[in-house]
Amino acid sequence: MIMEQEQAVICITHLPIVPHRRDDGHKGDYGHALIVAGQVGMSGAACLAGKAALRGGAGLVTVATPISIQPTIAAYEPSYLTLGLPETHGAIGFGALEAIHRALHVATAVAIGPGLGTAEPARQIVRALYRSLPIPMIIDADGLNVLAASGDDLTRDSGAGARIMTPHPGEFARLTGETTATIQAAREKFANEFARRHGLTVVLKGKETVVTDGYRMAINTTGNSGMATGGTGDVLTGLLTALVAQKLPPFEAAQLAVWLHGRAGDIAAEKHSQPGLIASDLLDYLGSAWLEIG
Ligand code: NPW
Ligand code: AMP
Ligand code: MG
Repeated sequence: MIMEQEQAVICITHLPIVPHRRDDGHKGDYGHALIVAGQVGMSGAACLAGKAALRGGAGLVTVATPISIQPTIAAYEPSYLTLGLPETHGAIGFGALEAIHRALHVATAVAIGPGLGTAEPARQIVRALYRSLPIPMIIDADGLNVLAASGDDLTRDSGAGARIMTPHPGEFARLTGETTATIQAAREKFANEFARRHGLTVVLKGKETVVTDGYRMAINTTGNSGMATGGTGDVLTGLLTALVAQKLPPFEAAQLAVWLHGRAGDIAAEKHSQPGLIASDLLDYLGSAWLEIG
């Protein structure tokens, strides 16, 4: 019988180096984040993720979303591009995969899931991209829910790029088949085991978010319970996608994203109180958080 060798997990306590911006840099130097998000009734998730990717420093951001909500999302923020996807009943339809593929040649990182829905087209599209997309992919929210529901083995083709999952404890419970309470009682252990087994980076959100690639682990120190409000996770997804689009490695990008996100939340709580904090406040204070780390 072959016993899997126990390997120590290294705990990282320092922040990674931030992406460098050259004096003569241009937008082509800072990556293109493609965010696949939203359905009718959840256009906000796509708006928040798209604007957070801009605040994360991506050179270009495209929000790909069902065509009927494209104008709503475009009107929220003029600085990102939008791509209207074929839809069925207000959520992405089967033809969306082709449209996403056509957009992929410009993207340096892709996020999928915020507000996407879990109908069959979303399920098939998430699974296809998860398996084979050759560039890094951030999977959140309904992207995670459809992978969990599909009973997929989570293996990928040999040419697939890095994968980063950003579950909250409820989503992680669905992915692992454990209860939320069980996950919460041993967050580091479950996140680390899952990341190592599936060869990906896990960001297990909540108080003291755990970031792990199965071999290294960082516990985030920023953030507060005012952030327990709709849309804050969608902001994190966009921010993280921007850092990955700028070529920060997955573990370092995740560590930096959760720190900046939590710090923006702490500044927002100082200005607005914890109950008064809303997700779009984080977008307003991400710049202040960036300034604290140069
Ligand atoms: P319980 O009750 O403890 O068993 P869902 P969602 C658990 C979109 N959004 N600690 C908890 O489970 C998202 O992007 C759109 C412990 C809770 O009841 C998704 O696509 C918005 N448990 C979709 O909505 C703004 C925790 O999970 C359950 C936990 C659904 O996402 C809102 C809820 O999770 C939203 O972002 C924690 N820290 N956090 C928009 N403006 O368009 C969560 N749980 O069922 O996955 O629902 O997270 O709201
Ligand atoms: P989601 O549930 O996907 O919207 O994500 C919620 C976001 O808010 C995650 O980034 C969490 O880490 C953060 N968050 C929620 N509650 C807390 C808390 N009590 N302390 C710190 N961060 C939190
Ligand atoms: Mg979420």
